[in-house]
Amino acid sequence: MPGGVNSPVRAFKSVGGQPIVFDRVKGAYIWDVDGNQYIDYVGTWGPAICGHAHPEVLAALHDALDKGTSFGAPCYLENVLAEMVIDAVPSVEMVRFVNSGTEACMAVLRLIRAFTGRDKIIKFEGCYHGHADMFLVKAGSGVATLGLPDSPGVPKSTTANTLTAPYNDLEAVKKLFAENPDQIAGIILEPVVGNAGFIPPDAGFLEGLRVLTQENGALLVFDEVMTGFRIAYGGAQEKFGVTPDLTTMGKVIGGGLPVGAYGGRRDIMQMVAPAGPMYQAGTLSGNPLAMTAGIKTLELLKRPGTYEQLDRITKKLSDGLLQVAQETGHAACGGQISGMFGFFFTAGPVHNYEDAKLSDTAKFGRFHRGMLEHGVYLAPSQFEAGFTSLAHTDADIDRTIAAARQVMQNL
Ligand code: KE4
Repeated sequence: MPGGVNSPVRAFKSVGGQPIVFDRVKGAYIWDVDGNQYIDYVGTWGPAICGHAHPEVLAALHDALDKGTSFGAPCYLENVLAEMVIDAVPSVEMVRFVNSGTEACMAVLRLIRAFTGRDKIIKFEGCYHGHADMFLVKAGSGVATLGLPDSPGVPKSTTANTLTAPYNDLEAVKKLFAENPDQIAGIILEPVVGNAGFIPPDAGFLEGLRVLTQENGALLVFDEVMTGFRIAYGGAQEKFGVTPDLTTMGKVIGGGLPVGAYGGRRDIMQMVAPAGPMYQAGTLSGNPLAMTAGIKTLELLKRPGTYEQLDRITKKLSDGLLQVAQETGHAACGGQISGMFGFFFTAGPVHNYEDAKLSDTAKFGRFHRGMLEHGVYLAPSQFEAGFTSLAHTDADIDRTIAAARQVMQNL
């Protein structure tokens, strides 16, 4: 397998050393094939928000298995999960399930172009919307991690319609609209960035984009593949009170199985085949096994106190890491929102990808390796976010902060 992995960020290229091969996960923990246990802050990049291998999710999957894994035809469960997503996410009146966040973002891009009849889109530097060609322009996540100039194999003609602006920069967006009148189908963004490290929106940024898109006849798309059901049960759009026209989702709504989704205003979603002419399809879309994992996961997240607990435990972690950095003389900044956090080895503040690139990635690599040796598994890249779960305990957080203190003293 190229690089020994099936997704580049796992290869430890930017933190050094060999990727670790794992054997099993449970709750807040992950074990490698040699039996070493780690406190896991990757959480399979978001889906494990209730804790890995949650007993109620596994029990539901065991029951579902006896009825088969994929029908390739309508099943009752996809209607159940669709209604849960519609009830939860403010912008979603109709939804279509696919099998990954990449697929969801590809489809939503085709949809906004079909609906507006316009070809250009705006994305932000450092944001990542999956690996489809038109998004591999100044992308975050693994592209940033590997310092790639984006990717060979992507025709210039494909990305010619992808305009970019710095995150949190409304003036730059206004300028793009002025330079491309009536040509921009929409803006797609991570409402809280997790793929350039953790970068929250500045006050007024999301609201400003909402106004600018309406003023210019363009659509606003929140890519909530990472933030959906993590920042709040209704996602970042609920947390910040800004409702986009369309939303992409993934990760959490699959509960650890492959699920992506896109949804939004009924008048737009009605364009999706077979209701309308915009084509998108998938063999395993809406399969009963993945729907089961998603339904049970959302049921668990709906229980009272979920997001207060995630916020409390993650704030304790984030504050603790920054406190330790200060005590040991390392410039660092960062923060958290609900169960998503991040920090940079730079004084900051970090408002965009350019700021993030000022951080000391070599130091981050040494820190990552040191934390591994203390049994803590952090995302193997400075340009990723960290994730907690309902299974992480105060003791886990205390152990993590103690480990960070020891590692940072010797960085
Ligand atoms: P997937 O195709 O990987 O399911 O989703 C793509 C995607 C789209 N939008 C956002 C905001 C995302 O964060 C992602 C995927 N996130 C990365 C983690 N940074 C997945 C991990 C990986 O690529 O291995």
